[in-house]
Amino acid sequence: MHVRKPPHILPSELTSEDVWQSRRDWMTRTAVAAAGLGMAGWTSRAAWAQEGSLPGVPNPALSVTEAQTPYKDVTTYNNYYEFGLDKSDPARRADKLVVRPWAVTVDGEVGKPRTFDIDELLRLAPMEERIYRLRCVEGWSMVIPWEGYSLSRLLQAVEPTGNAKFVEFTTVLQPENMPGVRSRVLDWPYVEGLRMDEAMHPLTMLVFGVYGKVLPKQNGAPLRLAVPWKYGFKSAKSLVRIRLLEREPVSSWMAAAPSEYGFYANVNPDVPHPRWSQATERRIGEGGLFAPRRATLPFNGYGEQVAALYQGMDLRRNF
Ligand SMILES: Nc1nc2c(c(=O)[nH]1)N[C@H]1C(S)=C(S)[C@@H](COP(=O)(O)O)O[C@H]1N2
Ligand SMILES: [Mo]
Repeated sequence: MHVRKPPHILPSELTSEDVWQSRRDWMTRTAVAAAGLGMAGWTSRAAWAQEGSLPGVPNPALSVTEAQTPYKDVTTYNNYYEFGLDKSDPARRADKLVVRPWAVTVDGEVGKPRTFDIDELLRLAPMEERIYRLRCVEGWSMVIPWEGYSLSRLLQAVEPTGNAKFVEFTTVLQPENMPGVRSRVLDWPYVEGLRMDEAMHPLTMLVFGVYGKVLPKQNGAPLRLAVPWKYGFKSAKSLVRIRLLEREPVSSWMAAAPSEYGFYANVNPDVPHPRWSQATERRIGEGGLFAPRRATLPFNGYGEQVAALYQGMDLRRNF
């Protein structure tokens, strides 16, 4: 029998087996720590060496100063459903993803539609490093140093027309390399969308690297979005098409569960998900299931920069 694991499971919904697994992980980590700093240093250096270097110039104006989530957690605790529903599936299975050659088509309501090679995109604007919060709709969060630049740099290059009101992002579909797409949790390929002013906001980032290294496949190589004031599912991975539209696109999550996942998906502690509260979050790397949860901030703490985009809108209805 095929048992489908529901997406977006909460810590409070975990089985005793999951808790046991988490305890075992904790004991393993404790044992590694007990083996001394030399051992821990070796482990992180080994993970580090797998990816090529991709430094970015720090952009402190667009960065938070909180403690960064360890590279190990950022690259082994992932959501990339094309590779499976477990957090560890992407890191174990995404090596099969073919990321070269790679091209991204930018078309729709633009004066100069174009297909860009990944090497062109890497050179289109100076690489910056920005430290962003990432808040998943499931109730966990991370702080991640991304390498990339504002999406607006790419959109400006194709000259949006006056009809461009929305942007649709389509992510890669390689069924033979993606065991997760056999499950029908979502309609593939994974599609996301932003309003044009959101897409043009300087915080909306086209990401090519993390921690000064080329993006690992499980994190959405060779390029993905980071939209830090929205739930993580808006930050689509492994982009192949960016289409400017007059009408609001339908995202994969909206199509799958319209009452649970809206188009806007702004982080909002006051609007609970139908099946759980969004008031607090668990910061990954801070001690597992038993660490105290943090308060979730409106717009994930980016309200000063983005709240004006939503003036006059009812954010309970437009969740
Ligand atoms: N193509 C694709 N993009 C995706 C997802 C996915 O399943 N497929 N998951 C989203 C979700 S739910 C989150 S929280 C972030 C996780 O990014 P990370 O694994 O780099 O932390 O990626 C988002 N982008
Ligand atoms: Mo997520």
